[in-house]
Amino acid sequence: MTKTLHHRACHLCEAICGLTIETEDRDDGSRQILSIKGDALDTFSRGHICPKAVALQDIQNDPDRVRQPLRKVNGQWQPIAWDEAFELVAERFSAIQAEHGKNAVAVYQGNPSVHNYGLMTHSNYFLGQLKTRNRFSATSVDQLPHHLTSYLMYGHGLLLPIPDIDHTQFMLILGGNPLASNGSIMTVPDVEKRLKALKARGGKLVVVDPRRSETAAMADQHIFVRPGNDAALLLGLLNTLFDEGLTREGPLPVNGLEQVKEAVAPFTAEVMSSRCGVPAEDIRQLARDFAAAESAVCYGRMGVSTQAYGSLCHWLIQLINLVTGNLDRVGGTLCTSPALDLVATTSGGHFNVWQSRVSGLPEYGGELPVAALAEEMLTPGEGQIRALVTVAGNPVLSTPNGRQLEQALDGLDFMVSVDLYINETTRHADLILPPTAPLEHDHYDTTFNVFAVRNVTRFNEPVLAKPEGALDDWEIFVGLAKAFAAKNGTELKPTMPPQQMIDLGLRFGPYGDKSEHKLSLAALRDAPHGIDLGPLKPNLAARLKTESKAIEAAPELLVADLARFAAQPLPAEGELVLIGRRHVRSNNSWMHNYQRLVKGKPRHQLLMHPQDMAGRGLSDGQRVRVQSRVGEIEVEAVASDEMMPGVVSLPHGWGHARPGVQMGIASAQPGASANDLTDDRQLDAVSGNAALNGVPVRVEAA
Ligand SMILES: Nc1nc2c(c(=O)[nH]1)N[C@H]1C(S)=C(S)[C@@H](COP(=O)(O)OP(=O)(O)OC[C@H]3O[C@@H](n4cnc5c(=O)[nH]c(N)nc54)[C@H](O)[C@@H]3O)O[C@H]1N2
Ligand SMILES: Nc1nc2c(c(=O)[nH]1)N[C@H]1C(S)=C(S)[C@@H](COP(=O)(O)OP(=O)(O)OC[C@H]3O[C@@H](n4cnc5c(=O)[nH]c(N)nc54)[C@H](O)[C@@H]3O)O[C@H]1N2
Ligand code: SF4
Ligand SMILES: [Mo]
Repeated sequence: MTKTLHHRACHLCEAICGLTIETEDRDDGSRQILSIKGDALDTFSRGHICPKAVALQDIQNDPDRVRQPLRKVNGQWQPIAWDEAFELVAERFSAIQAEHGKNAVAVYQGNPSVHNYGLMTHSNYFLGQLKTRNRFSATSVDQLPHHLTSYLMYGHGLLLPIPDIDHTQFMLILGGNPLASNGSIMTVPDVEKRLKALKARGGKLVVVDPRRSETAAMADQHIFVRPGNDAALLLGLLNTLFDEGLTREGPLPVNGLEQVKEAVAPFTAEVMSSRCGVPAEDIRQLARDFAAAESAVCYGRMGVSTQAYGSLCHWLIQLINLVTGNLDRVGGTLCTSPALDLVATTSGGHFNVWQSRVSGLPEYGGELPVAALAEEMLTPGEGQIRALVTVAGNPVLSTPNGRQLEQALDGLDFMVSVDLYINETTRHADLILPPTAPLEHDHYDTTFNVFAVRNVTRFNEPVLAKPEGALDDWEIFVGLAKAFAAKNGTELKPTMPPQQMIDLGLRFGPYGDKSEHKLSLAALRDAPHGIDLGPLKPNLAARLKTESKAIEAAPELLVADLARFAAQPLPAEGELVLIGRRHVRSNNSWMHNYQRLVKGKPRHQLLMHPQDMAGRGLSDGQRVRVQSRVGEIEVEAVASDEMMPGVVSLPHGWGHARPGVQMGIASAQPGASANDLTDDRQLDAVSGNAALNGVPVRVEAA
């Protein structure tokens, strides 16, 4: 029995922690995982690990995980051979497109796609051939406002300035809870230690959140904000910076700053105070503190993306960093310079070149807002969606008005899911194509190296052998692509394995053959703990992809949104609004089938301020009915003074009690789905991103 130590990045969240996994080869030829620990030799994560990574072995061993292609026949799942399955997809999609047009087939790509490099390199090999405009992904229930803002201001949707957390003296966080999420659009393993270091060097942490989150609890200052009204606070801050002469000129080329100054002039801290619920003097003082800091960074995430003014918020955040001289500055925000530079090798993107059929929502980078997915299926007419492929996603639990989507899925002519489980979404499919489990394939991070707070890179070999007959995600897409091309008589361009693409990208990239680093796949193979390529450095001026080669501070679209914001009525007195939250032992909709993670007290209750409970005659721990415009759920309500009065909090990704779901542990502790309440019509009007936070709800005894 041989024991082996493997080094491997964890792919489960954006923190990409290094792991050390010990395995044992048994006499029967099998390889068992003995332990999963943090890799102390990983210079980036320095041994950090969270409970989810330990559950990687549970994913591997879960009897509920789908291990062979399944076809639904008369409501029963039956095994089907890979070739037959590919042929079936090719035949059904081709027939549906021949009869109803290309757009009759839709695509949803879920979050784990970006954590799986084979999906990044090869899903489009097949999906691109569909030539459908009905493409959707998790982007529009998440970070679309970030991309759109960068596209409009810097000319490329991936030119995302990242907080220089290790060097800043002042960090202002809005709508992010990195202590639970481990950071997002800020790849930062071991974030708690880094925030403690910021405080230890005399820096200040300020958190703006309608809940005293884990991160808010460790901050020097926590500011409660009325959900969906951060734009008021941000406008008050920016206005104060101009008004009190607190701006600082920097070396970056900028167009439109005068226009910005004029546009925000009416939005004084005094006028904005009642909107956001923050006293005017506190807004002004925060602006002064931010401007006075030796270096400062304003960072916003989910809470300010998935709300009605998501794009406005992210624009204002960029502007606050810009006018205080903290954009593209050490200790401020900096753009990562990754080994595979997606900014250099791709075009900036496009926006609103076409619109969704029913509601006229804008595309971004070829994708439409996923809030429109159900209506595109349910509304008859030319271009109606009749077939769907989902990839690593569970939109029934992840996108607004999940019940409506569920109904829509039932009406499809054909659905195929590339996924590891029969869950709330894939149970509607006709065909499930399961890839290898995470540890059975190699790993490179094409996405999160691009958002990292240091320039880092690593490649890892599979830990476990690929089971006989199993296919990696990328191989499934090659199979689908070949079958579809053959069916349609189209010529398919040759492809190469993901590894080879990474090798080429590394060698021709900024740290490749022509640099001192000489990065290649072979070099990365020799460095399983990862390679540190140094701290982030100012580089934005040279990378701008705007036509003017300057920062566009006043994009028309965003300036115009100020009028929509100004016209919005104040929230009604006594109204409750719903927001979301995350827990370190849970991962979106899909890691609830592992005892190790779900054991202990439930973590999916509704948090509610004691005052709001008393006002409704509710008591702590009581079951309540929560209703919104689109639906209702029942959950246990817990009194919590973490909450701002008038605000209730419920995590998403639960609600596993649906017929046909084959996840035993998750079904035993199902919780309720927050997205049975969120509203498919409540959007950030600029980008079409779902406004999952700030949903008006009523709460009463169940
Ligand atoms: N109300 C509310 N809703 C939200 C959010 C919120 O904060 N509040 N957050 C939103 C955000 S930020 C996101 S990113 C979305 C996420 O929502 P989705 O895009 O739906 O992603 P997941 O919930 O992570 O779904 C994961 C699915 O991928 C499968 N899977 C896991 N790994 C792999 C793999 O390697 N290959 C394949 N083929 N399948 C795999 C799992 O089995 C599971 O079915 O949810 C959004 N929804
Ligand atoms: N453990 C764990 N880690 C994860 C995930 C997970 O599901 N579990 N998901 C991963 C994914 S896909 C993502 S995108 C990231 C997200 O990472 P984060 O952006 O850090 O997301 P959350 O932890 O949901 O934190 C959002 C915060 O916004 C607050 N909030 C809600 N509404 C508002 C508002 O209107 N204004 C303000 N200012 N705040 C508001 C909430 O109270 C919450 O504290 O996490 C990733 N990491
Ligand atoms: S924080 Fe946890 S889930 Fe995220 S990468 Fe690190 S170990 Fe994995
Ligand atoms: Mo996300």
